[in-house]
Amino acid sequence: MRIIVAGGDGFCGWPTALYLSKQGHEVSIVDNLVRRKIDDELHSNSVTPIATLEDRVAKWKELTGKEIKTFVGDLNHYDFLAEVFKQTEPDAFVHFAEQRSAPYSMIDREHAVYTQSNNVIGNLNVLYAIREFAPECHLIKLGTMGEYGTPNIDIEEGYLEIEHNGRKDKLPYPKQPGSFYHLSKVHDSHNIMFACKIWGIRATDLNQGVVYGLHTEETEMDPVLANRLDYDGVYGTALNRFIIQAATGHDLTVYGTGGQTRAFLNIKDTVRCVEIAAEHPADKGEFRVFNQFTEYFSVQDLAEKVQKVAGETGLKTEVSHIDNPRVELEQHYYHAVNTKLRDLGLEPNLLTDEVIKGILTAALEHKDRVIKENVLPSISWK
Ligand code: NAD
Ligand code: USQ
Repeated sequence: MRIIVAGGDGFCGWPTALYLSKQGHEVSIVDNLVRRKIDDELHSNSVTPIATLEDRVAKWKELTGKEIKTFVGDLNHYDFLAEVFKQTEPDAFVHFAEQRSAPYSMIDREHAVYTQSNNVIGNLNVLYAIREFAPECHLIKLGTMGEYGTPNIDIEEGYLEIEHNGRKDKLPYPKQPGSFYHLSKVHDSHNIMFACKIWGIRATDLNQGVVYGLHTEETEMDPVLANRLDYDGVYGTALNRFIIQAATGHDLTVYGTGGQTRAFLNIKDTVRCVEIAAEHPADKGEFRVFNQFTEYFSVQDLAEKVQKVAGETGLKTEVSHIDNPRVELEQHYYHAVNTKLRDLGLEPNLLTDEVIKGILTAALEHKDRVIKENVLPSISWK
């Protein structure tokens, strides 16, 4: 297949591009490299040193003989996007290319506006480009489990059957997102669903949980292929952050009581889920939703797991409960369905002590790169 990976320079996109290329697909990366610029804005960095996109794809070609084309540009520039579609004639468009940090979207008005315009308009441009240049192309869009929030009932995969005043219907599952970033994903989902209905576009919304880990078989082939690993209070996510905190002797930063429960998956499963979606395209006009995660945990559970493994490695680690900078429930019901990807063949890489140890080893190797002032959260929802 000819596959575009938009956001292919990022944490999820880079390993996905490599994996799909290895499977024999013709992969093109589209990325405006804004994530690297945001590191500069935040005076932060990836724990792992990351090569330029140019060097990354050159190394991949040298090691495997496989070419990954790159298009450096912005999804918000329609002329650029149109040219990419004309040159690549994609069978699938994997869309990772959004501003993905909830705290970043909550910094102030400018960052909220940037997040929503970057994400919502970029995605709308992709929908128009598919309609205009590649109407058979399957849109594989990264959504988030956070679109659903934490309702007091089971979370279904995209749709909910309800009976109201004696009548029944299957309707989009209610959305209660917890940040302007998470809201951008809800707006995207609505736009995609509508485009499927009116233009017959085929789309899969992958409502992904929090991703942990950094390595895949491909990124481990050479240091130039290394994936980024975020740790700061803005882009670092729960489990990876705790592991890096343990590596640097920082207390583990559980926000509030730590009963917040979220869905998680290993980066190795992210790449496989995208492949599964690509191999089984949605029907014409179908807006399909998969919940993309393998397990769920409370943040307190995760902190304790990391503390235990770090302890076995000789690192003494404290779990500290700090004031929660977010507005969210800290104790709640959580049960989410995730059978669709499993039914199509996903074999999960579950969170074991070994997996935590593996991430810890990578973090220890580069711990001197961690800028300590960036670790505590600095952005408040209130
Ligand atoms: P990331 O920030 O590491 O990567 C996103 C990439 O997209 C970056 O390389 C950035 O430069 C690029 N980009 C952003 N806006 C763009 C634009 N307008 N035009 C072109 N390129 C643009 O993020 P990630 O962690 O790899 O996340 C990828 C996707 O997966 C996001 O949509 C995110 O919402 C979703 N997701 C991520 C996680 C997670 O835990 N990391 C969990 C669930 C869902
Ligand atoms: N948390 C802590 N301590 C920390 C960091 C986070 O207790 O040091 C808590 C947060 O309060 C929250 C939970 O952990 O309750 C998850 O926070 P997170 O920063 O790991 O993840 P989140 O902000 O939800 O965003 C991440 C990605 C985003 C993706 C989302 C998937 O950045 O792109 O959409 O995970 S989900 O959570 O399913 O919505």
